[in-house]
Amino acid sequence: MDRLERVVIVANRTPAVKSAGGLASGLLDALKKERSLWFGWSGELREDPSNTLQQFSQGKLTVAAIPLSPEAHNRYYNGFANGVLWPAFHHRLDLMCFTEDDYTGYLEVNQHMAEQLRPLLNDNDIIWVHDYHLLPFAAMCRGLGIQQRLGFFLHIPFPVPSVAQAIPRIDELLDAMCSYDLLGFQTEDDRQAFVALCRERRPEIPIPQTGVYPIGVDPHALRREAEAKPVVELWPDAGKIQGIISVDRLDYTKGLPERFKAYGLLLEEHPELHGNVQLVQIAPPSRTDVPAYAELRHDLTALAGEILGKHGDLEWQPLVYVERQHDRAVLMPLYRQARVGLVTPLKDGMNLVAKEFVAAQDPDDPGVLVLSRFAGAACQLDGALLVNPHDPGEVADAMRYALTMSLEERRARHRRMWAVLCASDIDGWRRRFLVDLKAVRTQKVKTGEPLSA
Ligand code: ADQ
Repeated sequence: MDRLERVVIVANRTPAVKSAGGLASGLLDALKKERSLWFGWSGELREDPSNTLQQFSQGKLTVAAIPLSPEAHNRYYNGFANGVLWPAFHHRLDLMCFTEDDYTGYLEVNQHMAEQLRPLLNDNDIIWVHDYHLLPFAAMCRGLGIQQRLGFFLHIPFPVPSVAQAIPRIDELLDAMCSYDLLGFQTEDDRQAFVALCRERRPEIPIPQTGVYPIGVDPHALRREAEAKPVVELWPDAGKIQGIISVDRLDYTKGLPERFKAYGLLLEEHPELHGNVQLVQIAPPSRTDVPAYAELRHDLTALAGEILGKHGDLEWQPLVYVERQHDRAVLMPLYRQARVGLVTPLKDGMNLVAKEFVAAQDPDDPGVLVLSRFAGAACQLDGALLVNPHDPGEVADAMRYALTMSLEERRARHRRMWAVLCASDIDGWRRRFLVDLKAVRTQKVKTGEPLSA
């Protein structure tokens, strides 16, 4: 028996050999320093995926990755995870597209992943599973006799009960989620929505321990990256053009068409801004196999053309719309050059771009964050201008206010948000979750009450 404790991360994707951004970058640095294992899909599709586990090491972290067949991946990932759970958990029931076959595929991949993980486990491992792709993973593990502690963190919002009830097979999914020992959410609202749904629909099933763990960033490292010499200088004409920046995955939850409409309205209502302001939107396409994403891309291109045609002239482009992916080394100095960070998702678990924008700012001359009140980050970043992304007038007013805000107010708002970033950083997020997961078995309380109130 191996007596040393080891953290095992299970996520849809394993980090690539060289990886940046998202969940991977936040956790990776810490995991490389302690004995740990990261298990998930390699990103590779193979007609016959049996017996093809690949393993490699990054520091003390071992990465174990399996391929999937194109058919299994399509039903599990495109079909149920991104065709049902993603839209429904973001309150877009109109985009939900359920088939029995996709649901079966989702369960089969979860079962397959649990079977592949089992021989890699040691007795003293603690297993931390991530996100909506793996809601039933713990139930599969328990069915295989895996006894180790199993914690789960949901990166996206949990829907309110009136919406969640419309998800086909929701009761089975809730039962399976209750096989975890600890369930972590981004916000208290998400946690309460889950507990309320369980109490309403599955009163006989004991709810495991739950907690709120808002994911953070590494503010000091991000600030250092932002201070580096910019790879691109977007607004070099000091002060003449004020930059507004938005960076997202191209996703219907991120509120891009609504944002473009609000920006169009700002330009209409404030002709004095013409020639003096520019919105840069970076939005690489994602999940291109899911039909709703192709439609969104089409609509957005049309809206961008409309703004450019209506307001632009030969000397000034009001909008720069870029689909190409850029890494953090490019983005962080760009955030620092912008006067406004415009982050207006219609619904978002946390939204790390909002936190990265704040971290990148020069504290002596910071930019202003305009943030949707429906992003998890809005619960923490009280120095942002909070807006309803569905109301173009409100968003346009906030942009206008941000562009004219006094230096003193900008500094004060930034100071408050910087303090929040430091007090709840990515390392604290990881440590708090793991401390709670280690403690949970000994407590044996199964009430659904918050572990860390
Ligand atoms: P995402 O929906 O992918 O993640 P987000 O938090 O905005 O959303 O971004 C995650 C990471 O990807 C950030 O580090 C960000 O910088 C990077 N990223 C986003 N767009 C990018 C772009 N165009 N180019 C380069 N990098 C980009 C899910 C949930 C979120 C939650 C995160 C983490 O949907 O609500 O905040 O997980 O828990």
